[in-house]
Amino acid sequence: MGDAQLIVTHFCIPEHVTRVAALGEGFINDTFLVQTSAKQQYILQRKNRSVFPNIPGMMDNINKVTSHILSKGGTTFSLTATKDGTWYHRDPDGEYWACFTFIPDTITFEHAENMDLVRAGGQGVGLFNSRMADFEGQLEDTLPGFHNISYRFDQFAGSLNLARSRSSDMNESNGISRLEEVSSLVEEVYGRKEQMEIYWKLVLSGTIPRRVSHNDTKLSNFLFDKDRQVVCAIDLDTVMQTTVLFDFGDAIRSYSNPFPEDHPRLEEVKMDLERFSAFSQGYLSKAAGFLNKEEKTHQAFSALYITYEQFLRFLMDYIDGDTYYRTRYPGHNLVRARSQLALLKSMEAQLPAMQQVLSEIFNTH
Ligand code: GN1
Ligand code: MG
Repeated sequence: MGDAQLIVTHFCIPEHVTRVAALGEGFINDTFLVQTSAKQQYILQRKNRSVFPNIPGMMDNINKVTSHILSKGGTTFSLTATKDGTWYHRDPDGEYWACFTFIPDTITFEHAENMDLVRAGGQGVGLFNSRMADFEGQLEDTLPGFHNISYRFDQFAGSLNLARSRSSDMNESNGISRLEEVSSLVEEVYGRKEQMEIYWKLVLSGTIPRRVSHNDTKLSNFLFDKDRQVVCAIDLDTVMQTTVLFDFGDAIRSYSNPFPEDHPRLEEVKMDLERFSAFSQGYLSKAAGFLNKEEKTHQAFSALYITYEQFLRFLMDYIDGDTYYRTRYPGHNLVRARSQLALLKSMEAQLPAMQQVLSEIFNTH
């Protein structure tokens, strides 16, 4: 904490800082709440250097996006510059720190407990996408390959090869290697490879247009007000120009499942069509105006694509020995992977119904 207290002095905070305290349990960054003698509070974050290879580019992207939203009269947090005039401070250990305003009277949710919240979340993601739809600048590709499934397949093959060459990765409890333990899941990955590559090629070829996208639209990455309406998107670390369909798909992964992404009782995990419908109604109330025909055609499948990608990433991290995601218990990544696969299967069974729901909403716009 001493660290954070010292770091905060490098930023242009006009108020008197009274307290710097750790906040939440992010998977990736370390976050602190900075309280001041005035009402204005700030968030200080140590960005994860091993996850984000280009933090200066990332901060530049965040500044471009928040500035664009503010220029259109929208609400968002804004970055606080350092006394050197940069958007990040680099400490003597080489760690990168960023600071931004905290929007008062806002809350976040880990879980969408009712349909009103699901619909409001849809409006929030749709609003973010539509606010950025006329952005004409260029964002840096700060996480090359982030939602590129061909890149993920290369990574996955690399992980399998490494695991094969390791002799010591026995799971202590049952004496078999992690790789043997997950062989049926590896088959589930490869059984869908071609289908997913076809979808990615639609993005690569420009059939599905590239637009500014958030790329991590789970519920907890949006601020809500006391009336449970979305105030703005937060965690803009992954803003890049991919497709807004990934934002829709990732949100469906998070909102349509009545349970958290690591729910262990697989028979309960599902894509709930009522939730899908509520989210889509909220989303399209803001986004239907700018989506083109191809985007509408391929919208439903985006949920399968992103859920599949998340299944692959959790499985890969388990095979790698849990090096990327923070885990809370041994085998957590495997539980997450299985849970995401169960969700994917539920989506696969309901894809025509999802398409039907979207067509009906398109017809009303
Ligand atoms: C990570 O940082 P956080 O928790 O918002 C991850 C996302 C995953 C998500 C799964 C940069 O997001 O891609 O979907 O975990 N972010 C990064 O919960 O890898
Ligand atoms: Mg994040």
